Amino acid sequence: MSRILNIGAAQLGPIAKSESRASAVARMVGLMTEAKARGCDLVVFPELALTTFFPRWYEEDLGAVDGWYESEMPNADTEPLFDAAKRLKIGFYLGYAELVKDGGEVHRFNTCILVDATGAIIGKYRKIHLPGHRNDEPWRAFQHLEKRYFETGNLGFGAFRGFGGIMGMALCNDRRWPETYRVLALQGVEVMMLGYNTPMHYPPVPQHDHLQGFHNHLCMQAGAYQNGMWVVAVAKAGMEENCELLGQSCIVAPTGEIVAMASSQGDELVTYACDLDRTKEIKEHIFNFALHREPEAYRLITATKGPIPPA
Ligand code: CDT
Repeated sequence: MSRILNIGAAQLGPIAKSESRASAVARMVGLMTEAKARGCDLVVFPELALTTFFPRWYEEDLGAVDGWYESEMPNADTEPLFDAAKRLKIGFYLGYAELVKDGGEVHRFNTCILVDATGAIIGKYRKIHLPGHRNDEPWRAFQHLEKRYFETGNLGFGAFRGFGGIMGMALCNDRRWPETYRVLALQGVEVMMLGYNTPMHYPPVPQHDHLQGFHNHLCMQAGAYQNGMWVVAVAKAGMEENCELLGQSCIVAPTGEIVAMASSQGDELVTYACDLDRTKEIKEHIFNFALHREPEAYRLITATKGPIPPA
């Protein structure tokens, strides 16, 4: 028996600061059209896929960045993506900056949604692991101000039934944390979708710059295998406003093998027929959680944030 879900990893090349959302959306509709022609049921787009990666610039006044966020979804700029989903009968994952007005309060999140083949939003995730820093650090070649411009996501790591399986979402830095995969896997997630913007240069530890591609795949291949899930990871890649972003968008099988990978730094679709039942090869054997996990021994994981070394 098999449950095949044909998934497209729809990598985007750079989005210039001056590029409109309408232009980015037109590029994505082009990739959805290609995905349909190649038999896809679902396409995954990057993190913050509608605009340039704006946390690389410091603004003193938070209100000055509000133009980068969406306060409605869909809206006039993103409606063509939802229309394409309905017309082509193909679902999508989309990352964007979300602005929520709640009474007098304003909340800003780094968000992604899962849209089904009828154009309905069936899942939402707000990024939990926010990397970078809060204040201006002019010594850096560029800023990474996610801690300034976003609040920690308040929806948890959710699991959503759709596309004939159980789907989970995460965003960029989340892929480096084993807890992300495990919390999703404990809800039966079979496919984790993740968009990313990963600069090739890491200002605090530049001696690791040449390892960006290695670390990208290292954590996702381990996460897929140790949790018996497909991982579909999609970059915004290439030279974006003088900041080079990693490509290597890929689809990882539950065995940890990379089965499809982008080879360019631009808009590129890679696809794979993911058999959701292959998750059982792992989940019913080597990582049979119900049989082999020992949660009592893992209490520290939720009891403490930082390490507690012995006295
Ligand atoms: N967008 C995002 O989360 N990027 C981070 C960059 C490294 S931390 C500054 C990442 O984990 O890829």
